[in-house]
Amino acid sequence: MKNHDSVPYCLPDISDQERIVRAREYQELHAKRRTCRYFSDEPVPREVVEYAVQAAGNAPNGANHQPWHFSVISSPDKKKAIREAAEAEEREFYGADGENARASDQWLDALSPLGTDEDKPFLETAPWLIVVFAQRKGGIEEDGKTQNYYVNESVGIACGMLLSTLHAAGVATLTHTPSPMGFLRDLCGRPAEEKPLMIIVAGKPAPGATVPTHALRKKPLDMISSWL
Ligand code: IYR
Repeated sequence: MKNHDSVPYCLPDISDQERIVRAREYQELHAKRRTCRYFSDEPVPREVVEYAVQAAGNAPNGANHQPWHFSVISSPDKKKAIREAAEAEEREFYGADGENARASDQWLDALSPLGTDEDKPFLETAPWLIVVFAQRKGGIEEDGKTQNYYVNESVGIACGMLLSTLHAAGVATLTHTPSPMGFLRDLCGRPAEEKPLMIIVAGKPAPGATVPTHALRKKPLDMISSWL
């Protein structure tokens, strides 16, 4: 390594047996994660979301520029505005107004086991919407000019850590990606160099909430990995 300022780094000195136990427990926790599309309007404490966003802020990222911004929304008026704008895009996507769908038949076929459509009531029902922005420029000082690197990769990992923290806290989530989503920049008052990436909907599942059976089909370890 070239000369650079540094501080010591260490992790708790646990046994390998304990490492296996912790990894298995974390795996078992995540084996129960599902995308939820039916939310209760019951509140979830703001601190839970604050901790989840802070966890996301520790994601590995390009040159430690931390190229993300999270607009955390609980205002009913803002949620309503986001729902209306998102549903307008989704009606075009699904061809709900009798026009040709923007999505291909192949894409609509792929979605059919999930049962999704242009109605997005959860955008108003759920207590929290976290709108995730990727900063194409800005650097660690957020000067709006400095080039950022591996932006999509960095923000994607941060979203994963946010989702994982919320799941561990017993909060249901949904990643929603209306397309195009430029309207989110205006509604959240974010600058032009930021690209909206997704809305993370967070809250408690509605009583009687279901998930599509299709969502239970997870590829096994030997299909998703090869060990060389
Ligand atoms: N944005 C649309 C469509 C959609 C696309 C994919 I790929 C999904 O996994 C789920 C939905 C919608 O939210 O309905």
